Amino acid sequence: MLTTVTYRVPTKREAKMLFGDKWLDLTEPHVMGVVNVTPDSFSDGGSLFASQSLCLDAAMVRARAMVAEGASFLDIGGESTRPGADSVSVQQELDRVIPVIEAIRASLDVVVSVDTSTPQVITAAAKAGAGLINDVRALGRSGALQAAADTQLPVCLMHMQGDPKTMQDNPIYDSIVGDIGLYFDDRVKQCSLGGIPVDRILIDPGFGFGKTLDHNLQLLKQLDQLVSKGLPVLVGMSRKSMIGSVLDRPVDERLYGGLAVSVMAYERGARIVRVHDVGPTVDSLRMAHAVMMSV
Ligand code: 7PM
Repeated sequence: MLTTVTYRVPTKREAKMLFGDKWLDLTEPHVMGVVNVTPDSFSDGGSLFASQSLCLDAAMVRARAMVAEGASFLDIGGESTRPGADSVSVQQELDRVIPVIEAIRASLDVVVSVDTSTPQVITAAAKAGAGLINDVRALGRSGALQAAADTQLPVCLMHMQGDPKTMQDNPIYDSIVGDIGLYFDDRVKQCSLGGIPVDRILIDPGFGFGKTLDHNLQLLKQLDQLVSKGLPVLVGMSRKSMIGSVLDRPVDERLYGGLAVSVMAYERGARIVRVHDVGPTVDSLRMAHAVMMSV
């Protein structure tokens, strides 16, 4: 297929955005560090946990390091969205996530993002000082949209086809970018009707969530088409199987592939990149940004 890619030079028109009490300039690239607090999280092997119970100190060691390496956001998630993962109770999710948010807020200068689909967690996280609601279900769960609207925080709506249990069984699209664009048109309309104005919405195509390898590659190649909707775009490809499949590398050997796709997403106009390896990604994006801003 013949496609034309538009590289997006940031313009000053792309305004600053308020995340809780912190303004960020989205003409520059930002890195979001992943702080998983799920015992079964695939990329940290559950190392943040001692016998299934949250080890707050370990999470904070990781959080501090990511901020020192230049993360603008830390994404805190207590529900594994791994394909086939079991669901957790609301109380379990609250117990995992809220203490980490409070501890980060007490000691670090960073925007806390909460990776959740649960209305009660959205509400409690905002109270604990979160600055962004990141929902892989795009506020589709009952009560989530209302809870998010009430916080007045920005929201990141992620696209997923199906649900985590079954999403990788033969996902099908007419046109991957086209279908996802239409999905966001609808979600943004629902958000506006529900009290979340468009200037508080970020979108994320959801790499790996109900997509084949070819879907993921095409989506990245044509990401500029999603960017042209005018909403800030966040992407998460770090350590995912799209890198593992192309390179034939296990999860702990996907950094270089991840840096390549992070830079490609930034060139196409993505402004927030969600990763596990903050320092290397910050350097890659600072370098790419210097090139893009040169005259
Ligand atoms: C197991 C499998 C654990 C997959 C965690 C994951 C995204 C996200 C995740 C994303 C946004 C991961 C995923 N991915 N939120 N949360 N975008 N906005 O690889 O791509 O971290 S969970």
